[in-house]
Amino acid sequence: MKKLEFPNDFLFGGATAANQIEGAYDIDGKTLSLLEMIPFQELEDRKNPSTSKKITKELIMEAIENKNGRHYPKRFGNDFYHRYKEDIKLFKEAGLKIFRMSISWTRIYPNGNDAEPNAKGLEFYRNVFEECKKNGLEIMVTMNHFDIPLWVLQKQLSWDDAELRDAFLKYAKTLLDEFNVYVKYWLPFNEINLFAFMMQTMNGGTEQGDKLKAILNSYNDLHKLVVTQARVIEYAKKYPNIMIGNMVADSTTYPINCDPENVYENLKMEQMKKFFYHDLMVKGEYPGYALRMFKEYGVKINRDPEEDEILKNNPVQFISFSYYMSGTHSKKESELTEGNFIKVGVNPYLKATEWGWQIDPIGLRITLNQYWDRYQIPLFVSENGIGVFETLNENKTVEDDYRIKYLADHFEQMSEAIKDGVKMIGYTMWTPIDLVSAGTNEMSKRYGLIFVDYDDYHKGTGNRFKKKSFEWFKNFMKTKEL
Ligand code: P53
Repeated sequence: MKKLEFPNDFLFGGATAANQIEGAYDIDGKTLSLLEMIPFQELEDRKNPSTSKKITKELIMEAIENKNGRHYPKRFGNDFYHRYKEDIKLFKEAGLKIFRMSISWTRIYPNGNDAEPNAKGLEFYRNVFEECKKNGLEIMVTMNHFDIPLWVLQKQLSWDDAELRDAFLKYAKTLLDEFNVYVKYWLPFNEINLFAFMMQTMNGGTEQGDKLKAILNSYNDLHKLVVTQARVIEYAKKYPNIMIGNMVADSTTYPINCDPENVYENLKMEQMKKFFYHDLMVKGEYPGYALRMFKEYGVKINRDPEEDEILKNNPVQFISFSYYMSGTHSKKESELTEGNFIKVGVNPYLKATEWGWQIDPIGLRITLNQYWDRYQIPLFVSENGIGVFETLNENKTVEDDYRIKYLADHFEQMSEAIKDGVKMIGYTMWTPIDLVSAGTNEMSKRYGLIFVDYDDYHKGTGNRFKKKSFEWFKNFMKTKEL
């Protein structure tokens, strides 16, 4: 038995995203958004996620008409829209102190330019928040978790277009005005680093297969996203009770050996793949190493002095990041993990999940220390968890000892980091309840403490069942003992 140390007010909880849980894609005035237009792909096809394809007019028409009767998993999620009361009750029972969720933009402003927000959309989230309050849960809201509205795709807008930025700001202000009394923690954009790249993909930037070029082109979108986020922070100053943080998909890598050349290569990779984003949003200015890289590779960013001013004056109030895995700095195809969507260098000291994500709890301690040393502002792990193929056994549960181990090992390292002096506000695991995966659009990749009886085609009762990890988590919340 080992007792872990966490501050008394530490927020342990669980994270989700609207497009992966809600379903009800065409109910109460909601219009379609990007992820609900991506069809399910059979296993052999998933190495080429459809999220890496250009969103053409033809694809959009196909998704709207759906003449071929294809299955679009994110239109159905796990049916949280209708079952939220039951789910929130279970979250409380599991001992969650905070629930991270996102709001679907197209429920609030179905057409983007609507004169008034959609009352039914606001009502749904108010009901969810009331339910959280009743069950003693704090709330963290992601304003945009990858769900780009259909009208943005139809007009082929990018974040370089003021029309998109203004529409988002109107939406963000509505959320803050309506919900500041319920929600203390806000994240304007989920995994802002991946999101910028996703916009390049949608606009066809990766179609030519030149990934480097697409990455280089995505820095302009990133700049506009970061400035938009800073404007949200500026507006939110009228609500001193709330806090706004960033959310970056972590990319912790190690040098493949101690050859100084490799150590330096790894430093460069970590600078551009992780620190750059936090430097920009915490310090409010472009770091020298990035400006040098931009110059060397001819990256053009459409910056104006007013934007730089806004960035400088509106840093994030806390850092949040998702942490699932680590890798090495290797870029050679033969040395990369099998994993789909995100590939990193293979580390022979680590085991990987069935999706090739390398499990590394100590990497979390390292990362927390690095961020605290560099930024000295509170840290929040907004996602961390393990996706596995699972089925219910005859006792209607899942014996997910691997998940218990994954969580326990990461909690232990987090507690060590806190003892190292790192200031952490909280942690939301991905995820308290099974949902549709982001990268591969399937129910089969299950992360939950709670099993949901839907398969990849949304066939099943949708009923909820507690896994073994549910009971373990509940007990850990009470005792903090491993
Ligand atoms: P899925 C890639 C790498 C790291 C985090 O991912 C990622 C992704 C995108 O797949 O996304 C976050 O469901 C994201 C969540 C997502 C979760 O990681 O592909 O914020 O929406 O579900 C896990 O296994």
